[in-house]
Amino acid sequence: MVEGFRFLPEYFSPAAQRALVVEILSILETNPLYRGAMPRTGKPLSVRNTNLGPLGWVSDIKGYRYQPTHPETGAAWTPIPKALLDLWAAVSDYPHPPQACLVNWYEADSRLGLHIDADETAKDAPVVSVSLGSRALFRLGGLERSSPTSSMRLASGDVVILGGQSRRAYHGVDRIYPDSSTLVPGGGRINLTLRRVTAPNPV
Ligand code: MD3
Ligand code: FE
Repeated sequence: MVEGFRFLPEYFSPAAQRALVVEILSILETNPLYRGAMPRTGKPLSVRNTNLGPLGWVSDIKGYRYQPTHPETGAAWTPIPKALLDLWAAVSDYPHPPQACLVNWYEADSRLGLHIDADETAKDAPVVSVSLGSRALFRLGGLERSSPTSSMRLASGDVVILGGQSRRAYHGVDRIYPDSSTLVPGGGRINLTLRRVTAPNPV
C-alpha cells in the first residue's frame, strides 16, 4: 500500500452517520446536486456532486477548477458542517482548516474512473474522505497510471486519510453495492472529501 494512506473503519457511529446524512440532505435543498461534465468532450459525469465550504470543485467542458459559487444557482456554497470540521481537526495533522468539501452522490450504476486529484495548490495537505450509505469497491494505485492497484470496500462511516505519497496516487471507484445499506435514500452512496485548496498565508 502507498505511504500516507490511513483507513479508519467505522469512525462514525451509526447515529453519527444518520445525523450527517440528515444534515447533508437538508443542505441539498438549497445547495443542490448537479451533474458536471468532462472537460473538452462535455460527456456527463457518472457521479452527481455539489460542494460545501468557501471553495468548490467544478468540472465542465472548459476544465476542472475550484470556485466560490454553485454553477447552477450562482450562490455561495453552504458552509462545511461542524462534524466535518471536527473530523479534519482530529485526523488531518494539518494546521489550517479545509476550504472545500466535495459531495459525491453515487447511484447503483455510478462509477469513478482511475484519476489523480491535482487541482489543489496546497500540496502538503491531505484529503480526508467519509463514506456514507452503500458500500463501494474502491481502488488505490500508485504514482503512475500503470502502477499496481489494490482494491478495498469502503463502508458507511469509514474514514480514509490520503496524506504523503498517497495524496498523489491514482484511485477510483469501480462499483457500488446498492443493496448494502438503507442509510442514503435510493440505496445510494455519499462520499465527502475534505480538501485544502490554496496554500495558507505565511505567518
Ligand atoms: C486518493 N472520491 O472525490 S474517496 C474524489 O469515493 C474521489 O467518491 C472517491 O476520488 C469517492 O476525488 C474516493 C477516497 C479518496 C479521495 C481522494 C483521494 C482517495 C484519494 C485523493 C488522492 C488519493
Ligand atoms: Fe479523487
